[in-house]
Amino acid sequence: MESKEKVENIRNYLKEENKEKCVELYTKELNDNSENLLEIYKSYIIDSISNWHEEFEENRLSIWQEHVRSSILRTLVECSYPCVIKLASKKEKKNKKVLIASPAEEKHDLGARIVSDYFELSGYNSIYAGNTLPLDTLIEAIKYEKPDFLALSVTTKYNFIFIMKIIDGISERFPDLKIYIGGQGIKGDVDCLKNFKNVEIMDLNQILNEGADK
Ligand code: B12
Repeated sequence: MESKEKVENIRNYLKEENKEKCVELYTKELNDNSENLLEIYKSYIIDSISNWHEEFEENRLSIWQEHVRSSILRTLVECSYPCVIKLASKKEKKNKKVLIASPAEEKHDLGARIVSDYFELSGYNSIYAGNTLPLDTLIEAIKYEKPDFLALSVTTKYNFIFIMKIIDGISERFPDLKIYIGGQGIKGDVDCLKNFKNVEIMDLNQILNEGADK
C-alpha cells in the first residue's frame, strides 16, 4: 500500500474513533519503518491534527470528540517510545538534560510530549514534567532534576501570560538557566521577551539541527 494511502487509512479510523485499528496500523508502520520515525510522527500525528479546527468551526466536531481523537493520538505517541529509545541509542549522547513543561492553565500537551521525544532523538536526556505546571512546582522540579536548560511549550495564545510569569520567576531564581520556548501560542508580538537574555524561541527543526548548544 502507498504511504499516502496508509496515512489516509489511519486518519479515517481516527475520525471513526477506532482506537484499536489506529494502534494496529500505526504499530505495524513503526515495525516496518522504524528508521523513519520522524516522518511517521509528522504524517501520522502532527499533520493529522492540522485541519481539525475547520471541522470544529463547521460544527462537525465537538470538544468531547477532540478529546477522544487526541487521546488516541496520545496513545500512538506513547507506542512510539520503544522506537525513540532504539533510535536515540544510536545517536551520540550530548550529556545534557532538558526539562520540558507547559505553564499553568495550558491543557494542550501533545506538542510538548512530542518535543520531549525530539530532544531524546537528538541525544539529550529529556524529562517531560507535564502540563498546567505552576511556577512553584516547576521550581521544585528544577531543584530536583538540575536540568541544563528548560523547554516550555504554550499552545493557547491566552496562556502566553503564564509563560511570562514562569520566565520572570525562573530568571529571578536561576538567572543562568537557559529557557527555550515554543508552540503555537507564541506567534505574534514577542517584544516582551527582549529583556530576558536567557530566553529564546525555538521550533522543532532547531532541536534536530542546532539543538540547544548555541
Ligand atoms: C487537540 C486540541 C485540543 C485538545 C488537547 C489535547 C491534549 N492533550 O493536548 C483539547 C480538546 C483538550 C483542547 C482544549 C482546548 N483547546 Co484546543 N486544540 C487542539 C488542536 C485541535 C490540536 C493541538 C495539537 O495537539 N496539535 C498537535 C501538536 C503536535 O502540535 P503543537 O501543539 O502545535 O506542537 C507542535 C509545535 O507547535 C512545536 N512545539 C510545541 N511546543 C513546543 C515547545 C518547544 C520548546 C519547541 C521547540 C517546539 C514546540 O512542536 C510540536 C510538534 O510539531 C488545536 C488546533 C490545531 N490545529 O492546532 C486546538 C487549539 C490549540 N485549541 C484551542 C482552544 C481555544 C482550546 C480550548 C480553550 C477550547 C475550549 N473552549 O475548551 C481548550 C482549553 C485549552 C487550555 N486551557 O489550555 C485553540 C487555541 C486558539 C488560540 N489562538 O490560542 C486552537 C488553535 C483551536 C482553534 N483554531 O481555535 N484542545
